[in-house]
Amino acid sequence: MLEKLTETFSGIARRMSGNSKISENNVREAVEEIKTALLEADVNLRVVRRLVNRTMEDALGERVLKSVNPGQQFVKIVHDRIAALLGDETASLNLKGPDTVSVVLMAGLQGSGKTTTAAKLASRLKAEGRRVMLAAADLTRPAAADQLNVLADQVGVAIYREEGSKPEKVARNAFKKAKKEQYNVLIVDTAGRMQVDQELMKEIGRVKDAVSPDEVLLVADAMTGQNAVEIAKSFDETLNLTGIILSKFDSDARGGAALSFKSVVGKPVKFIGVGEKIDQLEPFYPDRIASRILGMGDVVSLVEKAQETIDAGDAEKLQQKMAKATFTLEDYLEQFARMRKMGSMQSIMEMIPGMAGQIDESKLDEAKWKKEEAIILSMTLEERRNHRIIGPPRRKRIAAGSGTNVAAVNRLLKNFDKSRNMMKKMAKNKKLQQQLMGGMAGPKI
Ligand SMILES: Nc1nc2c(ncn2[C@@H]2O[C@H](COP(=O)(O)OP(=O)(O)O)[C@@H](O)[C@H]2O)c(=O)[nH]1
Ligand SMILES: [Mg+2]
Repeated sequence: MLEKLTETFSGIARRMSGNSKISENNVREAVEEIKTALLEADVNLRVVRRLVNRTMEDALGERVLKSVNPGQQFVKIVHDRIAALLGDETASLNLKGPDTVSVVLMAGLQGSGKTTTAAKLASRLKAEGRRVMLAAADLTRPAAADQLNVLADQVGVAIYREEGSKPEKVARNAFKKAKKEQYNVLIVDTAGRMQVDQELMKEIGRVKDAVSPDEVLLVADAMTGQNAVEIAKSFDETLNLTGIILSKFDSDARGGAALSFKSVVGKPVKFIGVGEKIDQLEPFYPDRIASRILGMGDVVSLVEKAQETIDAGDAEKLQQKMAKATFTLEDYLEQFARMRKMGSMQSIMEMIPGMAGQIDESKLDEAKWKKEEAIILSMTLEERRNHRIIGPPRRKRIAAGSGTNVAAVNRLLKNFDKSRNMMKKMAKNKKLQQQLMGGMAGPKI
């Protein structure tokens, strides 16, 4: 899936995110490569232009070039742009409640995967606890209903068929039966043609009128690239689609269709078919696909979290405090709150200039940190700002207040002194710092 885009994009992502400084030129170069890759992947030209322009605008802003880690910020911008292109969020099916029959109409060209996908959907909805019936409204050849029959048996759902009938009649009667027998969902499989033609549109239009579907889904073959997008446009004009299912995504090395639908047709991709088997249908997650293209797993969410918790200005302030050893227990306490937001202690430590690579995660013990936090919280503001004033009586009071003991308070104060000195040394060592800054902010990719 999407191998080509992934290859280029992950290369750019790796290169850019490794840079602790990027220039306008770096950005321009990377964006140019992105543009070429998208065009090669058969993404709609208009879509490419829009993506490229917006990415440039975002990436050349102050926030990126001056951020803690501009390379990773850039990658995140590209990621977000692609995710937006794919559709902002995962679109699910809009079906009615369990007390009435919801209707899903499958449309598409011949061989696009309608019948297979109808069965896949039936299987999914059945697993969600719905009573599903399939309707065989493809009457172009008898084998079509047989194919659906085999699949229905395999999935274990009901099927409605009529020999020598008309598609709209089959659909109408299936709906009646579904209602009478209290099914929740009726999935109507229809006929396709080799190409979009008036007759096909009229036929499926009549089926639509007969059953007023809740979902009109176009099954589009991802392998046909831009063609799939044009086909979707025609179908949408006649049928007003509610969504698209991109079949054969497993065989789609380019990805042009996936990236163009939302912008060109304005309808979301709701599912992707990733194989011939019944269970090979997945919800379409724009976010995950974008990450997959950029080949970067969790980096995006990490950068997102990091953005929330610390910005470049904060990091600098912190660094100055460390250098002057004016870093107090109050600052220390602030780090706890940040850490909690970040989730991982290791990652926040790595974001503090001079701390990257210095912390051994095995030594970071959540329970111990909670205890330390409790101790600091039991101190007065004055004590937090100047821990030197904390003599034995105060230690006793703090121990009692935090539900710990004097030994724990002593240990914390001693350790704090020690790490402050270490920070001071590190902050003064410019060379070491530069080395460390390079590896800042999250995992290396
Ligand atoms: N690899 C792959 N093959 C698929 C997928 N969906 C459908 N197919 C295959 O595409 C062919 C046509 O499917 P079919 O459902 O009969 O298409 P229809 O003519 O639109 O009803 C069959 O051989 C399916 O097994 C998919 O997601 N991945
Ligand atoms: Mg079929």
